[in-house]
Amino acid sequence: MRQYLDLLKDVRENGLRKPTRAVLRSTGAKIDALSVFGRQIRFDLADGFPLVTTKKTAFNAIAHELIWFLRGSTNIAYLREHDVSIWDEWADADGELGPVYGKQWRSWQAPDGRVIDQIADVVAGIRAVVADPTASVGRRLIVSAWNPAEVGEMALPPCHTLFQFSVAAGRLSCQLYQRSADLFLGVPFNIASYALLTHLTGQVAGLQAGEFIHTFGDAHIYTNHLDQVDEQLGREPLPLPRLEIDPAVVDLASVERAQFTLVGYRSLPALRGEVAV
Ligand code: THF
Repeated sequence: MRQYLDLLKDVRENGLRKPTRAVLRSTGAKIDALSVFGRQIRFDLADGFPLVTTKKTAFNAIAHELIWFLRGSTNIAYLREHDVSIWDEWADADGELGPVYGKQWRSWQAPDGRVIDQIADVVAGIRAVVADPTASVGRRLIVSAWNPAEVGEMALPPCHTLFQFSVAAGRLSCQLYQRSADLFLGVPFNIASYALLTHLTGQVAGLQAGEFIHTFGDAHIYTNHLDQVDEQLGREPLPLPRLEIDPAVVDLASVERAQFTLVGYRSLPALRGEVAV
């Protein structure tokens, strides 16, 4: 996980201090961030599962959040049932977030009335490429959460905006474009979430997990996280855990939490930080 720490250090040292739209609920104060624009890190998933080890990182919350996206849900009820509170700040009184990730991934509304399941389509596309490496979809294996027609109705426009898969040498790789990245709180979640998605998608398509490539637009450290970041930058990463997936997983919409486990995760102690809303 040097890649993550190197990026954190880069932004800590080179980020330009900017005011943001975000506030801290505890004080109501607007919050600044140290920010850079345009970075990329990559992880070979054969080297281990990229869950940050330099602070305790909540894999269970990450796993449930991904299952919730994959089921197409946009209401935090599922997360609440599993004691995951990371989306609470943005939900309305009924737990709704508007047409966020789950809606766009699984039921993108086309103007002609069709409802497009981008996840089912991309899995079918990957299978087509496995069967025939020259299949036309090979360089079109894209899922977009950014729907300009619906962004205004979302509680928060998607931060992880678009991802693309690639099949090569029996391995499935994934690249994410993240338009806005909260490096201390969100990014450890985002890396692990897409690594997990790549493993699960590989499994349903009969492929090994290849690389996860994480491309950033605005990558920032909120100023209320600076002490925690400095503490983290003084820590040495530990060996990475491994992911084990039940071979019975053949479909992304029905994956359950009990069907995969992280083995051998050891981390340094938790570092708490308040999320900017
Ligand atoms: N908004 C902001 N400002 N940062 C984000 O990372 C972010 N997201 C999602 C939507 N809006 C965002 C929400 N994801 C935590 C982690 C992920 C989040 C939101 C909050 C968080 O507070 N993590 C703590 C506690 C975890 C726990 O509950 O156990 C941590 O220490 O990791 C990024 O996509």
